[in-house]
Amino acid sequence: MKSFFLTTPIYYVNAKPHLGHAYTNIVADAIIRFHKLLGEDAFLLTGTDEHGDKIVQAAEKEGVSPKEFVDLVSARFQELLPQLNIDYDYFVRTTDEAHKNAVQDFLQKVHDTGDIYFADFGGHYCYGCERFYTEKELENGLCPQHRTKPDFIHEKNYFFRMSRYLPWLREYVAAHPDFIRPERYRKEVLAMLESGDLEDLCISRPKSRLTWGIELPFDKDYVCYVWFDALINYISAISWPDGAQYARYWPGEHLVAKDILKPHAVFWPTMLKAAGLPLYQHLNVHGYWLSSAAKMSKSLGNIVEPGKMRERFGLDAFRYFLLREMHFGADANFSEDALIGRINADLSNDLGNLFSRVLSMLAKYFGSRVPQSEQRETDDDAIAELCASALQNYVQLFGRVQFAQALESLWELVRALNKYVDSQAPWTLFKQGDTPRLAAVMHTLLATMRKIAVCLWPVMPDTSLRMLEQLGQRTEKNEPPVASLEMEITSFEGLAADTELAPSSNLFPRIDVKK
Ligand code: ME8
Repeated sequence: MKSFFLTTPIYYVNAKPHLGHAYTNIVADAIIRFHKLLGEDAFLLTGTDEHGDKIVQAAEKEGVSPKEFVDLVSARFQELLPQLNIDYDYFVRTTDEAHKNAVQDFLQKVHDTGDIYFADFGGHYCYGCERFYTEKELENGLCPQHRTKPDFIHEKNYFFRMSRYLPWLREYVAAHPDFIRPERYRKEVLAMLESGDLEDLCISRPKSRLTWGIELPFDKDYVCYVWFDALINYISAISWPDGAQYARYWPGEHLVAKDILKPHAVFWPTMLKAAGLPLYQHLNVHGYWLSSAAKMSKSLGNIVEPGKMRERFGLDAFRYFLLREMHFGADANFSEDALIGRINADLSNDLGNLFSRVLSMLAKYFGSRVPQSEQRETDDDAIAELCASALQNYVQLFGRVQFAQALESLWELVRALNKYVDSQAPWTLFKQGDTPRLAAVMHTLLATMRKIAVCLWPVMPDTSLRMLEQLGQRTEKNEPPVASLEMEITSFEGLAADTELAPSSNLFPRIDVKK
């Protein structure tokens, strides 16, 4: 069985999870389920990033030890996962012993090859970013992210000889068009690599300044820089170097937002190369969710809480909205009006209405039992063809992380089915007593609806299974509803005659907007 490995970023535990974190996790879950639907052995990794100055400061503010603090906040991130129906396989924490050991092994390996050296260093250090800035990178002497004046720190530190691998990386990114996707981020990385601004990476912090980190295996007076530590989670969690999971799942792919493009597109591949490990397959980069046109942040007070959205609108409607509304790679604005608009138009009017009208017609005309049918006409063949091409597009677009376009392609089919109901007018066929034709129309509708329900499993897992149950199909919670999505494209098999279906359906009640 083909294996597939996907990771989310490991989140900082200095604040509560919000919509942005929920989005990355929901996209990751949708991708994992999609690969399961393709019949693959898919593994999803997520977790928390728990070392560094920021954590120490946040813990001090709360009056607890760093360890107590990270245990508390990491648990909040973990609790959110089942609430969002995220089917993850492992939750990694950078304070795990296994992770610490892997980081030390990795450091030792790179040290042994001569790619880590010790040097005197003076630089502008921003505590917010937990990194040094060069003179050139500062804007009017201030950190470009935090708008604060960095401290000038002079000390001896360890450096990773990243510059040695930059020309190779530039060639690699140029030669592999979908290594970093979408294209705009690949271009950004190429520009970074061509700018000449990248230098060796400072990978240590003296313990005199920071103790909350992983000790360097070759110098007990230093701890590892938080990014060098964090990135290694992607392999420590699958028990690199000797574990069976590492052998099975690496190399995998990563999912991140554009804020952490550079560590993933520059630091991580050069680290892997220096350690002699295979590179990841894809870096999938999404944009920001904005709220009132600004990036969500605690200080701006424009945080959208995923738990609240789920309670008010239902989890699957929320998941659908996030995947449908954001064009992967670009920023998107979150608004309740837009969410309600999608629920009413796409989910209630188009999809919900299709299920509701077809199931109630089947109840009325055939006592909710699938009739025998042999008589197919051109209109039915046209729907079967449209279904095959819509599914094919869906699979291709989903595989290229173009979720909005994939869903749009599926909705063309949903809308076509509603039109087909109108044009075939089953109520007239019923009145005319044309049972063979009526049976054929119902067959075409039900077969296509079944396929739509299957396709929606990655996006709306519970609703997909509910739709399939309404169509009399056997399902198992958290199991893909079919063994192979590709088979669904190539065959147009109807529902078995005499299957008993639900007499009615009300998947997405309309939301009334009070003006
Ligand atoms: O950067 N829109 O952790 P982090 C979309 N620990 N996604 C958003 C978002 C928004 N407004 N806000 C946050 C770190 N995210 C490091 C990562 S990985 C080895 C170490 C999501 O807690 C998005 O996935 O700041 C983004 O990349 C991530 O949260 C940053 O999480």
